[in-house]
Amino acid sequence: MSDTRRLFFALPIPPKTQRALVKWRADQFSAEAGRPIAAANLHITLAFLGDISEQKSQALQNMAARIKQPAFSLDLDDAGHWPGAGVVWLGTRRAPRGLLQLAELLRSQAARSGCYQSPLPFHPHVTLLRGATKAVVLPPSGFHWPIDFEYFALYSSEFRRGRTRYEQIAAWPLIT
Ligand code: 3AM
Repeated sequence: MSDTRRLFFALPIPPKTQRALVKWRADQFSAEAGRPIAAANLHITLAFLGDISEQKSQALQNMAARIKQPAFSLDLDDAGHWPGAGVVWLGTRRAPRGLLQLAELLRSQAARSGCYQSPLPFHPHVTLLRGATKAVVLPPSGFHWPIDFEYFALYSSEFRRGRTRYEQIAAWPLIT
């Protein structure tokens, strides 16, 4: 049995907003647009770590526990489609500095611990649909999903019986 897990740091979307987003998504996108992500799996990835050992995971959790980052809010008011990745996403036109700082810190700690980090610029987003490789009609601008983030978390990602399951392993508060 493998003793590594596929892990990532993320900001969970609060459950109430997850439920509202899923309802809104059903009105905005046709069934052919792509595969909807389950409400409980909606999140903003901060740093993807890959398949890592328990030892490395512990070291990264110890570093995460020392982060002192003020809480922040953001407005999900932007939508886009990455056809290559087959992803339809929601994002924000004004990423809060606190979010960018937190992601930068986690990504640099991950890189220093030997976790490959994509050279592409960090684009905070909530993946709404996967498998969206054809043209998609995006929601008209004017929508706003305000969210207050009060903690960030470490998740494992496991593909089992045809489904991706995310499990929260640990969480750390942002300073309020
Ligand atoms: O849902 P999003 O896009 O925020 O795309 C994967 C998902 O992010 C991303 O990690 C999150 C949890 O699976 N991911 C998966 N493989 C990746 C990789 N090799 C990756 N991000 C960067 N590099």
